[in-house]
Amino acid sequence: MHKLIAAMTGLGVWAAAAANAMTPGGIAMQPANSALAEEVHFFHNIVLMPVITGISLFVLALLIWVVIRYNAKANPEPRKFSHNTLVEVIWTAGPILILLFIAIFSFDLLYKEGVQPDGKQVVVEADGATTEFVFANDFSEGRMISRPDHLQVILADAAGERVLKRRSDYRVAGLGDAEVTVTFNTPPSAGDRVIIRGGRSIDNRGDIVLAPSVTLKVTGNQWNWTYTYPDYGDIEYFSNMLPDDQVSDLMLRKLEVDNRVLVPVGETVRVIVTASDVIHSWAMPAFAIKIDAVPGRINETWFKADREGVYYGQCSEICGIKHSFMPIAVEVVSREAFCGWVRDKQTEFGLERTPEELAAEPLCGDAGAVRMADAAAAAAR
Ligand SMILES: [Cu+2]
Repeated sequence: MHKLIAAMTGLGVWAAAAANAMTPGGIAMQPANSALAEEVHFFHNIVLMPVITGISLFVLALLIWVVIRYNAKANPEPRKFSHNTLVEVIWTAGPILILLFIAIFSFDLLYKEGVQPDGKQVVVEADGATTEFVFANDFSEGRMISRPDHLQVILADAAGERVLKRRSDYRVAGLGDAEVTVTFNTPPSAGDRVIIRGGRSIDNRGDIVLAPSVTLKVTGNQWNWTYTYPDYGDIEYFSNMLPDDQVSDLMLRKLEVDNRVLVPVGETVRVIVTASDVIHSWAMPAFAIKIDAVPGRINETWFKADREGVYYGQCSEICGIKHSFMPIAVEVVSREAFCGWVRDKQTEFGLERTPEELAAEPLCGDAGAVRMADAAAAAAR
């Protein structure tokens, strides 16, 4: 059994490596670019594929058995009964149990994709002496942090970020109370930043997912997409397919667009999706997103990209004659590049922003400073 699982995992890894975003001959899913997409791949490769394979082989075996054992020659005089209670109970209960097994994983994924993460973080600059840091547990009812794994403590210094270990690096007190205290065993050096993340939105790597810092509104039209960034003064533009002769022949499917969607790497992006005419579907395989765009309704999901790069998808709901001419291209860039692009677009579109509005912008405003101020309020005592 363990060998089978290892083999299936190996197959998944191989398939992911082989099918790098629309490579010729690729048959598997595109490589995952988020923790949630990894979970979707696990669901497909490790949960669904064995179930599907098992059922197919079982039914095939039954068919072969019936063909050989009960054909007219081998079984010239068939028996006359037409019901068998035991068999009927088994073939009713068996599928129900299989569906329940699948539902455990499936409902979990549906929940995670449909509910916006609500994690938050505070950043405190260490002074070299303080060992106690306080995290305000001001989540909504039922979402307060109450277990050690609802909290992540990260130390950032010149060398980079390091996730600390409970007990060997720090202790936690007050879980479930209004204030949670993190006590370091040894005070972090002056100038290092202590990052405390808390929340119940935990991904499959054990990392706490922060509340969205960018909202992207997607509107499907016959036959292109409108992208809106409500946090940045409603930057809004169309994204149309580029004609074939403007796209490199190296691209297997010519899914390039004139205006890509830009999002920052490593940040939670809330995606709200609607349509202006008929039903479309915004699909981005690398993030395991496929969500209907329905006129008069808003659908909501989110993603958090692991890596920078350009990722492609297509409208995935038959929406009319040019359904196959509305590709989706998402460009994941650094936070700095994203904010530079935001400022460029605001200038290009003549969006007038007051200094207060600019400062309040998530990510590109004084978000860092705001987080620091947050921290100061909740901070070292
Ligand atoms: Cu469409």
